[in-house]
Amino acid sequence: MSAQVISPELQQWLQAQLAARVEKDQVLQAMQQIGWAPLVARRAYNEALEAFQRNQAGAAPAMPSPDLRQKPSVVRVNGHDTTVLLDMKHPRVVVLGNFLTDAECDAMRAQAQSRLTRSETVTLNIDASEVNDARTSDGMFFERGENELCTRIEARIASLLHWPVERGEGLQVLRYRPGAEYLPHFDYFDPAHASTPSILKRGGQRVGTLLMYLNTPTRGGGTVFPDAGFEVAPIKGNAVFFSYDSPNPDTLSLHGGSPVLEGEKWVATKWLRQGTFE
Ligand code: PD2
Ligand code: ZN
Repeated sequence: MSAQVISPELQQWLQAQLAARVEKDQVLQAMQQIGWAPLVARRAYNEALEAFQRNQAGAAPAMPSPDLRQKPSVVRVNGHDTTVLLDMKHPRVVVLGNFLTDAECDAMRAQAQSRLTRSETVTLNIDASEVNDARTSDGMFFERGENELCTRIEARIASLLHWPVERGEGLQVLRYRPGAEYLPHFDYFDPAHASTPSILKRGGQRVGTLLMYLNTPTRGGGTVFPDAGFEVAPIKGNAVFFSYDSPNPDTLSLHGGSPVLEGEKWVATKWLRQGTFE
């Protein structure tokens, strides 16, 4: 861990850069040139950006996030109470209890079941997604707003994260059987990948993920963040939100699904885009 301290002078300088609309990469580069460690520079920038946006009345938030500034234990979203179990700044991770009810989890699984097929991921050398050994689960996608349940959950996510429904992909459901896992990866599209420019035309980059647990496996199946050194327990109805403000490993958003050791694991994933995903 670095001992570098974000001084009031640095905070002031960052506010001046933000006010002058200097590009983020340029600011980070300037800080690194004068000796700031990349992770400290990024954290200082993100904190300054949050403060800058708070001071700009009515400005649209640049990143999806629950509003936890008042440190609530419970957040009421569209009439539904969810609890705050973890609020981490870097990586940006929030763990929520009871984000879905038991009945919503059961209905989601029942509606997905007959449409499950072996999952696909984007591989390195080709232009389309294909079956890949990195993910040994079965999966399906709902269209956005496909039915009442999807619409209700999508509206809850949009309200919680202050991010319009139109900036989200349809919900994905995955089922892992014992032994199945999802190797660590980033959810953003790799800027170096040949297919990324064409993927970005529809909605821009992914900037956040909300992963909802639809059951509780007996053993294993946690969601691991290897670069941050922790694992989120897969508890039915709970959810983990994480965001990544640029397609960069410094976001520490590398994450994976640990092997399921006993029982099944079901999750629903909502990916949030920078722009409108139509
Ligand atoms: O099921 C998981 O824990 C998991 C882990 C990593 C899901 C995803 N990524 C995903 O859907 O992107
Ligand atoms: Zn993922």
